[in-house]
Amino acid sequence: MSEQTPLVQSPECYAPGWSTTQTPCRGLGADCTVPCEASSRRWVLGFWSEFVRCSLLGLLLSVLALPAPLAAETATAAWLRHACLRDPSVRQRCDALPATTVALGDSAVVSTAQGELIRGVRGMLGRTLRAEARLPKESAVVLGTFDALQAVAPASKPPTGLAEDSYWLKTTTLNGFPCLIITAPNDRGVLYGVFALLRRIALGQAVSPLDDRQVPYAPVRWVNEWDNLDGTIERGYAGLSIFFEKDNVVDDLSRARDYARLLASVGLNACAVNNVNANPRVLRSEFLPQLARLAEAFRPWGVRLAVSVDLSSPKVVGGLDTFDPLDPRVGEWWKEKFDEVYGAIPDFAGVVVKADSEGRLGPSAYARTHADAANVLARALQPHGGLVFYRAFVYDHQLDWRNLKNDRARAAYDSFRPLDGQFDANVVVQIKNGPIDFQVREPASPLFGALEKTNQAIELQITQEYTGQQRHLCFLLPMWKAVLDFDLHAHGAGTPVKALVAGKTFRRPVGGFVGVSNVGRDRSWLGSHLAMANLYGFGRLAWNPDLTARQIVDEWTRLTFGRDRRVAETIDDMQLKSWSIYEDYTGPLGAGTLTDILGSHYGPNIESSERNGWGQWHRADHAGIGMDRTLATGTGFIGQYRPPVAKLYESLASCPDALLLFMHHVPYTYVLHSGKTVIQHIYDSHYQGANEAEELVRQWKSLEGRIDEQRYADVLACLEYQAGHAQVWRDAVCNWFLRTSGIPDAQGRAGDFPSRVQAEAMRLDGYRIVEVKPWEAASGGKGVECASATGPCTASFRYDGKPGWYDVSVQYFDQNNGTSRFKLFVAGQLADEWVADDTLPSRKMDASSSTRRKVAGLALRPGDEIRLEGFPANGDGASIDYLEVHPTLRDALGIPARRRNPESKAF
Ligand code: GCW
Repeated sequence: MSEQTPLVQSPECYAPGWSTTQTPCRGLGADCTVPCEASSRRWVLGFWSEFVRCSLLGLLLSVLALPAPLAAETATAAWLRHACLRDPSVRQRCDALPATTVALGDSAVVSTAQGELIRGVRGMLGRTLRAEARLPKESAVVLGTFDALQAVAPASKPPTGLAEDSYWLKTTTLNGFPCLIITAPNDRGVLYGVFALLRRIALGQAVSPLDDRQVPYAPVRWVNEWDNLDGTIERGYAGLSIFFEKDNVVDDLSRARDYARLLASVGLNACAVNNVNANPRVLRSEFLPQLARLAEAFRPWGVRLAVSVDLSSPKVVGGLDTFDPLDPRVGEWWKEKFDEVYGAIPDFAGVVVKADSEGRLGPSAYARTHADAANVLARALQPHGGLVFYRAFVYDHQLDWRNLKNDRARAAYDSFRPLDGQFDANVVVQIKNGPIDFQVREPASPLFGALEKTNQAIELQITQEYTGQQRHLCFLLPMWKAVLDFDLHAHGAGTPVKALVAGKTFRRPVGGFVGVSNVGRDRSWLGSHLAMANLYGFGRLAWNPDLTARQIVDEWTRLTFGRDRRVAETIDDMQLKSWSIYEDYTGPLGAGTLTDILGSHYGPNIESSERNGWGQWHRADHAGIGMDRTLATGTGFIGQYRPPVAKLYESLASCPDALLLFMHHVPYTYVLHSGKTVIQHIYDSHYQGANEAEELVRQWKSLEGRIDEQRYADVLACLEYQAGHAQVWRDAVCNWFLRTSGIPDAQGRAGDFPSRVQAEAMRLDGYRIVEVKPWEAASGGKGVECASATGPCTASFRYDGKPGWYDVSVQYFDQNNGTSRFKLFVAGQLADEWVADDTLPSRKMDASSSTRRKVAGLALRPGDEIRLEGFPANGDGASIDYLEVHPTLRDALGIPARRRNPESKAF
């Protein structure tokens, strides 16, 4: 990831009309082109021109039915663009909106709500509402809590018994004037109500009459950030931290404020800001004022600050000789510490704990239980209303792989089920959606169905660690929905995971949803425009998990890209199928993501899961694949589910294909419900997934001219990269299983690449042939790299096919330790040159650094020399895997399908 520091930002930078130079998939970093300190005059001009464009020009154009100019977009505004609405019927619907808005009471959050309303309406309708502090003698949008409303309008009848954060949008008469009230039991609810109204306006929905009561499904709607205090982010793919730098909280908290605003806009109410692999320093007294600054930045948006803590803090920070949770001195230390924390941050939300996991210290050091550890914190937080999120991600990463009964998937249940009922009321056990670790496909964790007397929350991963690291499109809502809607039969039929985590099934006082987000300094927050649908979707799902993935993505698309139907339909479709596409070309049938689990968790590395203690085994060998987790012959994991679910998974006859290899070990010739053998499924799904990844590029291209150029180009670059990398995945997985199983692909594709010229088979000058590890990471197991540090080196061959128009794809390794360069010559003529400056997650020639340059539309003649020149730099050896030559598609040449190609006659 790029580590540039962005220019100083303020919200004005993100006003409509500002362009960006962001380049996701080609190195991330700062991109606001104009520093804000120098830009206020331009911002004012920007605002007025936007105002005029929205109110006058836009209207004129829509009356004349002409397309409006596409404004340059800032990625930072995300779904809160509040772009000008031009459709006259939509604008007409908004005529009912009063010209005045009143914020009742003196709450900072309600005053934020008023500011947001004014900002949003101005952006979308070009009108600036008058801000009042008292009920005026005219129509108004009235904002205030139930109490504040009752104080000025005793006759108003807000609903009773609504949970915290709920809101009510109601058109009514106040003081004899028609008003729209946005009211709630607490001030955060008022803010959520305003965001809901703005969403309605943006989506063209009616704003009058209104009687809309919304209640959040669960009280816990948190995000966790895995930011380290030094500013790096564990599993973050969008640059450095917006919170920390060099072991301190950053001076400029404008991004933190903007982030809180985004979170609030989808109903998220707390943020744990530091890595669960926690640096104990976060609790040092001298650090607390810095945390207090962060809390202050979040507060106007109703987002409460939380931190991850290290269980050994009493020793490391407090200077005690123990952190034994049952030692009274330890209990006392935590009490004093949290008293101090609340002194600095009165609305502190609580703590997240990772203990006895992946090398973190925990209660096992003193032979104590997780309940002992959680409760000592809980008791110290309880007087202040704070919560402890104790993570169930506890497992032994030094398991003996030779023992076929060992199984990491069992770990969370085995550790926490016996403790059910022993946790204090303000402890929430935070459980990852699946029993392993955010793989592309896992069953719901059986632990959700096993805790009856313990609060729980589901942990979902927004940052795409195993699902393409924001370089691959992978919209995760369909996956999350599949887990949340899964019936665990925990209390008879009809107990889906969502009801369990929200505490509905066993009437728990608290529970809900935690998303690991890991936004960074990249202007687009997650390093990819389209990945933001996952953050948006997480918030919307946490608020209402009964919404469908389609509803959510459609909202997101229209808020982010506007109301053009073709744009919305195309992007919705791309997003909704993207998880399944990614699964198809990565991990089959529940076997795991098949990625490099010992390194980047990114490219394919099939054997990295095996023969080590990490327990992400798929146990593929020459005869078969899959983990036998049955009760009958396997690890017994399936027995952790309640009988109806266990029965479903235990039997091969009823186990769904999608999870077959998670639950069973079968031979490659085993026939799936689909009628295919396992091995043929592996070949077919990988070819299908890679083809569909190419199709995503074509779908996106159909939107050219309908989306602002910057975001169009950014996304196109991502999708083109993804299509190339999907092919790397396809080939690595198919080749590995072909060699290992010895069973050929019935369709003859695996291992056969007629249009491919391997680099090692070319005429090499200065390049040397190297064995790539793992072998499946390179075509033929080999590649070439420059033998000298400076080059240049050349690899060439003679083209001997038919004359015509061709696309040449160069598959090369873009290592992140240096910036090599390439030049491609055809018949002595320079056809393309480029710099290999991406920041892919590998310093080596492997499947994570393997990438593609496609040079389209080259006229080739038999005998032409195709020559690649490589210029290495700083350890990046300008390495190459192969070249592929494919006829250029007719449509890419702009040739109508049914007309003959005049060029072709000439050949
Ligand atoms: O998925 C794994 C990640 C670790 C992470 C851990 C966890 C923060 O690879 O980077 O550590 O899970 O969830 O604790």
